[in-house]
Amino acid sequence: MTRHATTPIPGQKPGTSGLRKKTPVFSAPGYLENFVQATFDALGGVTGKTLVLGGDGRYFGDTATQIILKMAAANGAARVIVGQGAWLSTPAASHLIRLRGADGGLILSASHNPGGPEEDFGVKYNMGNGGPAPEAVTEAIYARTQVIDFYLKLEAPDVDLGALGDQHLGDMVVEVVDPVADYADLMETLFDFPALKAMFAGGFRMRMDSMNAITGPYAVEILEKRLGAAPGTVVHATPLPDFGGMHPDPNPTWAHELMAEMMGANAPDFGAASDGDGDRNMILGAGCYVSPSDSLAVLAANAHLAPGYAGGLKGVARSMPTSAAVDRVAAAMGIEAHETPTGWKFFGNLLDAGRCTICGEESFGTGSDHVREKDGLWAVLLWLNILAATGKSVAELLADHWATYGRNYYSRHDYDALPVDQANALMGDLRARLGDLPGAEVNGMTIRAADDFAYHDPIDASVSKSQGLRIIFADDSRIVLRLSGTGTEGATLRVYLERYVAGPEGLAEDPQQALAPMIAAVEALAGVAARTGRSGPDVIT
Ligand code: VG1
Ligand code: CO
Repeated sequence: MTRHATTPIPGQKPGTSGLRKKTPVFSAPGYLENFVQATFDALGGVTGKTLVLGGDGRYFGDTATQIILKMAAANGAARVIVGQGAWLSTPAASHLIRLRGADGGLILSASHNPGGPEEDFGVKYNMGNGGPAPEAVTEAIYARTQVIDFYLKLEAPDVDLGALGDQHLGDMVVEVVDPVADYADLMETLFDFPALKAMFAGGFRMRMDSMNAITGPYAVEILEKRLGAAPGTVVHATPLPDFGGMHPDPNPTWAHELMAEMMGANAPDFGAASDGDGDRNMILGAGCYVSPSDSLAVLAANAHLAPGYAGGLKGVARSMPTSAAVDRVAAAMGIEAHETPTGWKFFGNLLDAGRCTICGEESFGTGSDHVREKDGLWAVLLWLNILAATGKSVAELLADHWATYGRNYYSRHDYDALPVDQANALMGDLRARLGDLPGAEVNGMTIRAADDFAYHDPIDASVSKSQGLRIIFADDSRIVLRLSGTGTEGATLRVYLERYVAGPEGLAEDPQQALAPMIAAVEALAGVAARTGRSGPDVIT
């Protein structure tokens, strides 16, 4: 029997990046099946189509892979290309979709959320361009989950996901591929591997913390095997179903082992970490933390030093809460700078239309038009390429960048697991007052503009409303408040803070000090501490 009756399950609404739930929810009977069938249905079926499938190795990924393969076969798909062991990093999946001309792909990951039987799982659909499904598609999927009454799933033994090559599942071909090779080959086309090899051979020291997540095998292959970095350069290199208990979110709080090493005595020259599914990166130098917004700006300013970008950039794009540091680079270069809502799906149209080459988000995500996802190792390699080409340290590059463009002091304060009603009320009350704020003074600073960010896509004219509350001051300093769309517990409030200092004085302050006036303004305007009773943020990046 391949046709199984089912009933709609509430709450299957994809968020910023696919559907994410606690693993017990996702693995309950019918939950994954309903969502996958709704996805296939919303796409107009998958008959005769080729799909890519893989994930970050987290708990339930292998079981989910077998279920999805049987569903794809019952739905008439022609071929599914799967990473060996059901492994594919998000950028590698994006590349494979494009390389193989597949119709789309399913990525099994909850990204930077912890994994395990009691932690998080997720599923995301990517389109034929390799990028996350746009809102129109995720809305169609959600609509379908609300009326679904059956799903199709073949009765068949499990596929051997360890064996490379073609196997048959009914009439469908399951092609198991090396998850790393094609991606590593792509990196070789973009970066000066001989120069990087020479740098490592010359004693350059690096630490890459893969946080027991999916970048381990990719980083070992590229950094240690192809570039000759010392064995052991990559730590926590084996993807584990529960990430060995690590929270694979590459920020100073969760990648604290790496932070301690890079801030300590005899630190390596360069440090990096990535997240569960390999699309994020944190960049560090010896004694030096690079804020993601600054990383984006430095990469944009120097990308031409890497062979893949020697012809220059077509434009840049950043998510709205990301600092405007990259805008200053774009202005100096005379190229377009786009401002999109949070989430990589909004960059796809711009990349496809050739309107931007490099994109980034303040949440440790940077990438380019080589794929349609953010890409952690890509950012690491571009940084390495820039270090090799300039001979400068990370700290020198940052100082030079600020001296040239000024510094956008930046920080994000996260308040996790707030009661949903409380978070909604906080946002709702502030939203209701936005119209009265322009012209008002807070802590002696005048508010120039305040709005609820709406994005008008210049390519397909779609409009995405309510993407974050922005309060902009007379000197262009900003505070932004929005609720996370990737959490699985209560509500996460993100407060984004930015202040520009032109220099030459005042470029080397501690960001929390430099942003103190903005932090006070948030409290005065939104009463985060007063309303939540929290003494401070859970995570500061
Ligand atoms: C977060 C980040 C956002 C990122 C998204 C997916 O979303 O803020 O910039 O694109 O995660 O990243 P939110 O809605 O929680 O703020 V990942 O690495 O989870 O695919
Ligand atoms: Co991720």
